[in-house]
Amino acid sequence: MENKEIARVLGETADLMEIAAEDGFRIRSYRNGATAVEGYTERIVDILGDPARKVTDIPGIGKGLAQVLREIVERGSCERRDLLLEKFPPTALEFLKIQGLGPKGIALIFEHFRISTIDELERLCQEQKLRTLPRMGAKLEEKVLRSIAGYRQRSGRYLLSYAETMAAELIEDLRQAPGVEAITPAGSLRRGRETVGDLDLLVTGPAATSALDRFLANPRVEEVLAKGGNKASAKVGKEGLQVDVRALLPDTFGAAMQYFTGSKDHNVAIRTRAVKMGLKLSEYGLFRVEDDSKVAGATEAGVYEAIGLPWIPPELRENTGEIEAAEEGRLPELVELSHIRGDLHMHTTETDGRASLEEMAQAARGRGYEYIAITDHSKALAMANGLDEQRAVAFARQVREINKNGLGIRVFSGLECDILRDGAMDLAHDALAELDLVIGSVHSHMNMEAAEMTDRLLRALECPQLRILGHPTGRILLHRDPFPFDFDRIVAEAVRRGVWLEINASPERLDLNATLVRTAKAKGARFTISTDAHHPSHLKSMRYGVSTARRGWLGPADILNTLPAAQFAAALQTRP
Ligand code: DGT
Ligand code: CA
Ligand code: CA
Ligand code: ZN
Repeated sequence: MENKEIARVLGETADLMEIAAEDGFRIRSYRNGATAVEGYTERIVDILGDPARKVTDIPGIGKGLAQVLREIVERGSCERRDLLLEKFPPTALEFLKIQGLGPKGIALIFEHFRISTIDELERLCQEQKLRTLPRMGAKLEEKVLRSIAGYRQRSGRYLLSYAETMAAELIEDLRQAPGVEAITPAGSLRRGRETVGDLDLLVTGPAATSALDRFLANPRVEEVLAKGGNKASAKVGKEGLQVDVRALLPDTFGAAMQYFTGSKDHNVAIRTRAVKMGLKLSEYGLFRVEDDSKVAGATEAGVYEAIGLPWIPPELRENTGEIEAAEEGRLPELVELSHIRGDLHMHTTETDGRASLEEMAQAARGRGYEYIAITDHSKALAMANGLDEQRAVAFARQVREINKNGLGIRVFSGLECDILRDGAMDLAHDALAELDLVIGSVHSHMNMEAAEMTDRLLRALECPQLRILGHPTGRILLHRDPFPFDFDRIVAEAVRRGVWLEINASPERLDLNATLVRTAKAKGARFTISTDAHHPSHLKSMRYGVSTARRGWLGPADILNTLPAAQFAAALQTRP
């Protein structure tokens, strides 16, 4: 069991305790425990298994929680969680995923209506019964209905990072199968989509089918769904991610890659194009209709070439203009991970990060970066011990000193400054002016009407020190929808004022998303890709930000942190 899964169970238990209106102090201890476990660099399982070690040495883990951790590792749950799951319908945890209710609202609903399913909750809203409860009204009913729709759409999907990690683990194992040459992920994972429905792995080699049995024997497999001559499907991991493994002959590998990478819409358009040329495309190859002779199939590039197109990067294959662009020779040059020369959003132990400036700098240097910006929180985030003016100014001075001696990487002093409810910046402008780089982010009051949120962001953009709008839509993938605002207007204003838009690369955010990136680029926006790292290990999330940028058709020139350090520093000094 990985730390992340343990943390999830702890967090769920805290949620259930909140529905049950249990003691706030105890709930907090579970939440803190979850954060501590999730962020811990070693596996909790290993520490528990080592008689010479104690989990209580981890800050945030007391005696009580140590026992709970042991239970969770042994059987995936703990007594407190079990008791609460008896008290409430087993769907209580699902209800928590419906935005707008919160644990208190859910408790109230359970108390007044004998409901246990999302369908029943939906009916309550449709029949306008929710509004009969205290502090609930028509607006909430509408919001809950919207969240239920969103919930249905995203349930059964997984974060890109989760799918990618699982794929890497399975591929590592399948490599050991005899007669296997290559294993490649296809489908939405290869296209870099922000969430993945199921994993599609393609295997080739002289005895590729030997990979099928090996896959089904993997200890991660929870349930075998199907096994045929050249395909096996199973549910994998505690979360039940479906994985389809296909064994292919080398001479059909390219056609299969093309077919199973999708997207479906891209493939439909490609097949139609082939038909017009008297060709027939399937997962087995590209064939001439008149005599069934094979034209291409061993490589993907060969398939595209035979229908008169250059190879199209998987991230673009959504049938949103990429085929026309390919035909006219105007496919964009896309940004690559190797173009990125710095990371511009990260936290340290000054606020809610878990490593020091020096440790973050060292990790960034290890990735070959030329520069970083340290951007801790501002004082509105009191729980994170955010910086006030005095600390911000002192930090700017400290960074100037650090750069004199040098850490082998240029450090920019930054701040992730809260955009307050009314759009004002959390810190005074003269303090912000001391810093090299100010990111403005919304972390509170996200339930505003679109018009009000637009005004709030417009006011924030007026701050002359603001350089980057951080995670602009506030979404948390699979958990929280983007907050609504007039995107076009904010982009236009950001462009006018020379404010860059962040592509937050944290796999839970990926904010802006690819579609908005493309819209914003068309309006002249410029971007930064940053990880929002709270730990050195988070710096590697950069690649998800890069996938998102590529899906948004961005090239290196659109992204400020592809610039060499000196040019980037110059760009910081320049405003329109
Ligand atoms: P996902 O799994 O929902 O994140 O999205 P994909 O794109 O990975 O979709 P998936 O796993 O259903 O199918 C993999 C690829 O197979 C898909 O992108 C396109 C290709 N494909 C082409 N035609 C069809 C078809 O008729 N049915 C299915 N299921 N896949 C098709
Ligand atoms: Ca898939
Ligand atoms: Ca599939
Ligand atoms: Zn933030």
